[in-house]
Amino acid sequence: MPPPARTNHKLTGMALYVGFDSSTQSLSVTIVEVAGDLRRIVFEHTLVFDDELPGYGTAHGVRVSDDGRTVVAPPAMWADALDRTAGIITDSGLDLSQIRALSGSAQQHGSVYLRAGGETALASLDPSLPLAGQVAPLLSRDTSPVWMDCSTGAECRALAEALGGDAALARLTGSRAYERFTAAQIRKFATRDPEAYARTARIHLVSSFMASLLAGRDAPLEPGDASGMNLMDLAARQWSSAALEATAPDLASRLPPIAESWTTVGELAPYWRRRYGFGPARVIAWTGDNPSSLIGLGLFEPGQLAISLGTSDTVFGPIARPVHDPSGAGHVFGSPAGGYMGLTCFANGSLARERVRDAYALDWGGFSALLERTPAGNGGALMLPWFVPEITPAVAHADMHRRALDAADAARNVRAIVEAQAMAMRLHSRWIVDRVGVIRATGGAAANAQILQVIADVFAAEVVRIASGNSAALGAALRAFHGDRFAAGDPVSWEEAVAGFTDPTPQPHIRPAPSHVAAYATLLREYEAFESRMRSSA
Ligand code: XUL
Repeated sequence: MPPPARTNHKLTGMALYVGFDSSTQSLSVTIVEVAGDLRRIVFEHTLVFDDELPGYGTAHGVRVSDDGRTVVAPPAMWADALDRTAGIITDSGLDLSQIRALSGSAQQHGSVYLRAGGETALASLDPSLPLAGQVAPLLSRDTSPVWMDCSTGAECRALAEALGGDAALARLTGSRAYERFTAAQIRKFATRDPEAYARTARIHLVSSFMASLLAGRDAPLEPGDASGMNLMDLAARQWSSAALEATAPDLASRLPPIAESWTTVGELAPYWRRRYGFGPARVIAWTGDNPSSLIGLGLFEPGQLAISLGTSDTVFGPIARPVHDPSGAGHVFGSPAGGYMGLTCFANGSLARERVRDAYALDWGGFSALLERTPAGNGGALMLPWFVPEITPAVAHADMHRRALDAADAARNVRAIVEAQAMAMRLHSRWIVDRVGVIRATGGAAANAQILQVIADVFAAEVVRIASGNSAALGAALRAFHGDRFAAGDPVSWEEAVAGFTDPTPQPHIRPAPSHVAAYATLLREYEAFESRMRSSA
């Protein structure tokens, strides 16, 4: 059963802004109403790919190769989800003529490959036919490599070598060469399938592909998502010709331009207006899910920190200058508000928590109860939760370890994975901000107060949530509002754009318990040593 849509029908007929989030496992939409100081979310819906679109054969939204290293998803599925979600919005009872602008966010790094003529075809899609069947023939590659892919080690080494080493690449683009980043993925495609690469006229990120579908024309990239490619000169916020040349032949002509994040891509294409009855709303450039969450959580001041607990777990916050993680594990991205953000990403997020939950036949209620029953510090028991190859720290092969932890002890294993994830986040986010007073939590698992308590204790910081469960889709709706006002010549500041949407919820904040903080100060050092020992023995 799809989750029920949430609609607030008592509308005042003022401006509506639509924000999508095309994530790994689902497409969500959040619609906000803005009428002066009255600001509220009027509609939220999530379409889960595996449940609603089983014909695409994905598990958790992706297809994984037998060795677990190649991970792809079909772009036609994302288009299908957008089409169906437009229908669901139409059925919501909202007055579509009040929609002023739409924007979105998408899982980062994934790339979509279009043949020549794709842009013309996008402009003239037939509104009497579903979208997916019209998009499939435009693709020069029917699947997209996504952020979970880790099959491009050789390409990363070649790129780093061509560009003066990993440290130089990080200074230029914000990150050392990463397997999931788009440069390595494009290089792999161009070398392994040169004919299909030659047939490719345009390479989009998932974000700019989805914006192109809405606008019926090629959308630009923007610095938030383009900085996840190892191809953008971070200081100039434009393509680096050296990085492009090191990646694949004639790449410059295949990439869209990079524009400001608040750029209007165009008006909503005739397909959406005729098929669903939308008006001539503006389409604002889409960004990556993490940069979008930065806006949806209202984070603009350096020193603030957010934790997103989703398919991937991420820790991120605004930074004043593009300082780099000395360990090489983190990324500097452009912030969609201008400036920069630091981010550290963990591949073993919600699917790893689910692995432990399922191994002991628990539901989330049972998982939380066990977490509550076990002591902070777990009596010294430790886990390294690398159920799949890990991004941070870099671990090439799935490699789960226990220390002083009985595999049969469900309660301690539950606590061990949550503590491990929190300690890894703390250790690998110091370069973004060393000590933080308040952490904003988002993502599915942020609903779990017991998990947030561990995070509060490990970081010695208060943890707060915002009313919307989906900060990426909310950020997209607020970016639509900001971009619309900018285009209309009546701009609003970012603080004004998010006001009334991103304040912490009044429900009790989660405060660190002093005795737990002391326990983790010791355990953190042990975890760090265990992590580095097991990595070097791998
Ligand atoms: C960030 C990353 C993931 C994806 C997930 O670098 O790879 O957080 O954006 O959607």
